[in-house]
Amino acid sequence: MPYGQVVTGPPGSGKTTYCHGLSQYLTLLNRSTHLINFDPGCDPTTFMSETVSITFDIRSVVDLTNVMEKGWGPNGGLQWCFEYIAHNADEVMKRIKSSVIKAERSKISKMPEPAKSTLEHYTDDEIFQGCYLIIDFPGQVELYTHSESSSKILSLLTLPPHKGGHIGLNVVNVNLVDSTSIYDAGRFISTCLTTLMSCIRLSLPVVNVLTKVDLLSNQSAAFDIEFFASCDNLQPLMQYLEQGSVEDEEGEYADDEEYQNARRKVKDSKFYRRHAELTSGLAEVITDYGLVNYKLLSVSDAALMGRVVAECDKVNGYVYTREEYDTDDNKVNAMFKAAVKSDGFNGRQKELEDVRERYIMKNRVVEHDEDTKEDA
Ligand SMILES: Nc1nc2c(ncn2[C@@H]2O[C@H](COP(=O)(O)OP(=O)(O)OP(=O)(O)O)[C@@H](O)[C@H]2O)c(=O)[nH]1
Ligand SMILES: [Mg+2]
Repeated sequence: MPYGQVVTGPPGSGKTTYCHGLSQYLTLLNRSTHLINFDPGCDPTTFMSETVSITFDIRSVVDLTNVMEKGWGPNGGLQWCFEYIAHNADEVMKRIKSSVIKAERSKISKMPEPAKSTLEHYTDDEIFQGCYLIIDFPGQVELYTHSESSSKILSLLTLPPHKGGHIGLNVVNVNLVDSTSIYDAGRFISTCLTTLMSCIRLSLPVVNVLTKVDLLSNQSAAFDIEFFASCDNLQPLMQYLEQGSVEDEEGEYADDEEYQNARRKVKDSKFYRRHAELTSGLAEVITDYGLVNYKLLSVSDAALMGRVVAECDKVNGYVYTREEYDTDDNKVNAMFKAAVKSDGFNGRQKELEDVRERYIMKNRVVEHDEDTKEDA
C-alpha cells in the first residue's frame, strides 16, 4: 500500500505552500511523490513551478466555480462539493489511482536504461505501491466539524484493497496552524480547540504543525515558544485573555491611564469572569486530552522540514518499510532512528533552539533596530 499525507488546517495556514515545499523535499529524497489537489476552490496551476506538478486535480470531478454559478455561496458551495465527492468517492479513488499510475509510467518511459526496462515490467499495483501521495485539503473547518463527508472520503482513501478500497493509503494527517496565533491568548486557545476537534473528527494518526515560525519574534508573545509547542498546561494564558496580546499590558498602552482603567473595568465585569471561566474550562479539556502539541515549521527551512518529515514517517509507518531507513539494522532500529531524528533525546530541544536562534531572536533584533531608527 502506498504512503502519504493528508494536509489540513484553517484557511491561509500554509497548506498549499507546505505541499509544494514537501513535494520538492521528498523528490530530493528520491520518493515518487504525487501532489493531489483536493480543494475544489483552489486553482493549483497558480502555484505550479518547474519542479512541482499536480498529478490529480479534484476540479476535474467538481469545480467550486461551476457550483457557485448555480447560486451557492463559497462556503455552502464547498460543502456541496464535498457531499458530491463523498457520494462518488469510489469513482474518485479509482481516478486518483489511475492518474498516479499514468504519471509514474510517463516518468519511467523517460528514464535511462537499464532502470527503464526493469521498471516497465512492474504491474500497475506494484508501481502504485511505491508512490507517496500528498493531498491538499481545503481549509474550511465546517467541512470537518459539521458534516460527515470528509471522514467518509478519508475512510475510503485508507480502505485497503482486500476490503474493497482502491488506494489503501497509509496516511498521516498533517494539520497546520499559523504560528502567529501565539500572540493572542484567546486565538491560540481556539486554534488548539480546532486542532483537537479535527484530531477527533478525522480519526487519523496526526502530526500538528505551527507554520510560518520565520515570522515570529518574542517581542509580544506571552511565553517562550516551548510553551506553545508543547501545550502541556494552557492555564497560564488566562491572565492574557481579555485584550489579546501582552502588548496591552507591557507595550505602548502601559502608561495610558484611561486605557488601563477601561481594561480593569472589563476584567471586573460579570461577562468577563464567565467568559474567562469558559475559556479556562476549554483549555483544561485541550490539555486533558493530551493530543495537542505542535512541531515547528518554516517552509523554506530544510532542517525543520526534515523533522516534520521524520515525524510523519514515524506516524504513518513509512519508516518500517522504505529504503531510506532500511540499513543493515532491523525495523525496530529503523523506527528508533526516525523517532530520535524527529524528537527523541535532545531532538525536541534542538528544534526549539533552532527556532529561537534563527528566527525569534533575529527578528527581535531587527524589530529593535527599526524601533531605534524611528525614535531617532
Ligand atoms: N513567511 C512564511 N509565509 C508562509 C509560509 N507558508 C506559507 N506562507 C504564506 O502564507 C500564505 C498562505 O499560504 P497558502 O499555502 O496559500 O495557505 P493555504 O492554507 O493553502 O490557504 P487556503 O488554501 O486558502 O486555505 C501565502 O502567502 C504563503 O506564501 C512560511 O513558512 N513562512
Ligand atoms: Mg491552499
